[in-house]
Amino acid sequence: MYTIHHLENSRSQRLIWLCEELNLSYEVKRYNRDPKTKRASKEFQQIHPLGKSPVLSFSNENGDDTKLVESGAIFEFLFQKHDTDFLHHPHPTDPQYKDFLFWLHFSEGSLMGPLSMRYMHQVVTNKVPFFIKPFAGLIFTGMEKAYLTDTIDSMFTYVENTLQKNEYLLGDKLSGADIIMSFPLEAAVAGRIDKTKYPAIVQYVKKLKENENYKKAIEVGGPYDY
Ligand SMILES: N[C@@H](CCC(=O)N[C@@H](CS)C(=O)NCC(=O)O)C(=O)O
Repeated sequence: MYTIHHLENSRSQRLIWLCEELNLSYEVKRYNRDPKTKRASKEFQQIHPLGKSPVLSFSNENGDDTKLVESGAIFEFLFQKHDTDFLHHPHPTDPQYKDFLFWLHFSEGSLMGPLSMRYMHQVVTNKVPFFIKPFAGLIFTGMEKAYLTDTIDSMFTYVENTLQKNEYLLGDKLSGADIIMSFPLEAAVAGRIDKTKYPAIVQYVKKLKENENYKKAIEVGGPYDY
């Protein structure tokens, strides 16, 4: 039995979806964000020293309480342990396995960083005193121009080109690669990417949201916003 420590409006939502797809026995403990700072609550921060969502807790082979963090690590752990018929990820000898690994790492390792920087732009600019706002704005506009715009654009173009060719990231069927990528793509489509430039991504996100296990995960995890 797994426990997913789930912070509201966070990337732990996709872990609930994965547990549904793998038909695992799990429970969800829900935690709120601080209404002012939007950071994880004190209660959540006490679960694991890193204080980040998701946290997966379970008893290991020796019966000891164990906690695992980092979405990609949790996903890989669950696939290896439970997807033994390789229904949701390719077998290591399958040529698609390298693509699966790529998406698993690309999601958090490359894509989320620049997206989070852009999100911090909004948060910080809203928070600073009014007389600092123009300077904060200038700094972030500079970052946009010097790094974020073309970095994010090249990543989204890469995803768009993949989805122009295939219905899902690994071909014609949903896999764990789609579940791990769902969070940054959903967040971007709900946010400020230019949707006219990425029609396949927009369609794909719409399709993911119609998946029955995705919907079930939303029921279990609670309302979800970005
Ligand atoms: N790369 C980590 C990122 C974890 C992370 O930043 N989680 C966010 C939720 S979307 C969080 O816990 N934020 C609360 C906070 O920073 O206080 C993962 O995928 O597990």
